[in-house]
Amino acid sequence: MNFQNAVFESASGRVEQLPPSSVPEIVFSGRSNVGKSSLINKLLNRKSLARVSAKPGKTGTVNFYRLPDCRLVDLPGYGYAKVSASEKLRWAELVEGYLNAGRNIRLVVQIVDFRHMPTRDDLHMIEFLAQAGLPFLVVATKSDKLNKTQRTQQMDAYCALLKNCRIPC
Ligand SMILES: Nc1nc2c(ncn2[C@@H]2O[C@H](COP(=O)(O)OP(=O)(O)OP(=O)(O)O)[C@@H](O)[C@H]2O)c(=O)[nH]1
Ligand SMILES: [Mg+2]
Repeated sequence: MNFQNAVFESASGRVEQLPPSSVPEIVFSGRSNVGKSSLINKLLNRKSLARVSAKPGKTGTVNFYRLPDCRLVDLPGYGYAKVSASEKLRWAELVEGYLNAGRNIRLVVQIVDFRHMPTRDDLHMIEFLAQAGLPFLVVATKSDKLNKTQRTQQMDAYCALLKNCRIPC
């Protein structure tokens, strides 16, 4: 797949604003601040196409990055305590609306912070993806903040936890 020449296409704050599902989509999901936008930039070899911030809650819309044959989709992060209840509700409606819209979703990259075990919200999302029959991968970020022993321990702990979700380790 050609990952060159990606452009920012659009940002949707409501389900009605989603662009038509015209090409395959690869989706990046995870807790706020886990590194979704950073991973998109890394994959596209771009410094700041997707906006990255040290402060959580940066991406509050579903953001679409267009490539010649597909889109990369940056979902708003969940689990940030300081977001208002109404924003959390908007996020849930938006993300569920997007994922349930029968779009051409080829892969959901579900990102977790490898320094910690998955949060309750992470596990809800993983269960949702499994039950919805959406193809997904669990990808860990921030492993560079762990030493080798800690990384091995976390890998064992993750595999033990996620084996019930039918995820190959
Ligand atoms: N050390 C380290 N830092 C990372 C990694 N991935 C992301 N970060 C940092 O984590 C912070 C948040 O990254 P973002 O990419 O903005 O996270 P996000 O998931 O898009 O956040 P929201 O848009 O708020 O949902 C930034 O300071 C990044 O530089 C990683 O693998 N290792
Ligand atoms: Mg982001």
